Amino acid sequence: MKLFVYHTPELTPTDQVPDCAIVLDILRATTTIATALNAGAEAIQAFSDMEKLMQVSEQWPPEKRLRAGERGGAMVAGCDLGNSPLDCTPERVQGRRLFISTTNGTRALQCVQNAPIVLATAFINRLATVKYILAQQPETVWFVGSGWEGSFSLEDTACAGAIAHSLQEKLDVPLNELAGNDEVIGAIALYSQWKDQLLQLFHHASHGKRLLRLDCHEDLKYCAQTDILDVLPIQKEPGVL
Ligand code: 3SL
Repeated sequence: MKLFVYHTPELTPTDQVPDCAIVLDILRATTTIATALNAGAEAIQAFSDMEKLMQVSEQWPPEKRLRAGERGGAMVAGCDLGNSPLDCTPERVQGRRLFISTTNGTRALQCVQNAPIVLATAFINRLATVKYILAQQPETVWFVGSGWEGSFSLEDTACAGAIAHSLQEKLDVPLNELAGNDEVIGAIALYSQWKDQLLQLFHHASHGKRLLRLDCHEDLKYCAQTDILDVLPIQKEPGVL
């Protein structure tokens, strides 16, 4: 197995696909997607384009859909939800399809949607991801961070490091055998330094600070929890998990 970390969709190669792509948007899209599926959502349909989301979801029965839209951290007008995982309660999402478009996370999902396996992962479902990778044994695994409008995000890379670190331990192979690029080694080092203080790391992160300015303290606390959900969003068809 070879692991590769790409910090943003813009840095992700477009001329090849891995056996498995793990999309990470810890703050907050992949945390929200995992939470919604765990709460009983029928499926998640992700869009990079808000207009397309509105068109496609219009054809869905209103009582069976929820529209979640976020730009710049705030909810998009006309949607039922923004991008807070805390809004994805069973009472709200059970049995409904969540149509979601976010600034960066849904773009990251779209950039690897042709890979045979696409997973949406966050700290909350890290262990479920590790177990799945160990069972499937894909030869190439890409971690695709969502970043923020093309820039590196600490929290996405730290989560890539958390998964890579666990895979290295469980496979019991030397790091230089497992790491396909230098970014993997950097991600593991970042995670190892901050693993006991993830919430503090989020407070240092530029997007964490943006969310704190929007009063999303509880969201940060929730997203900083590790292994609380045994759920793994796996793409069933392009854009649908
Ligand atoms: O960028 C994204 O896709 C979002 O997750 C950003 S936010 O956390 O909803 O602000």
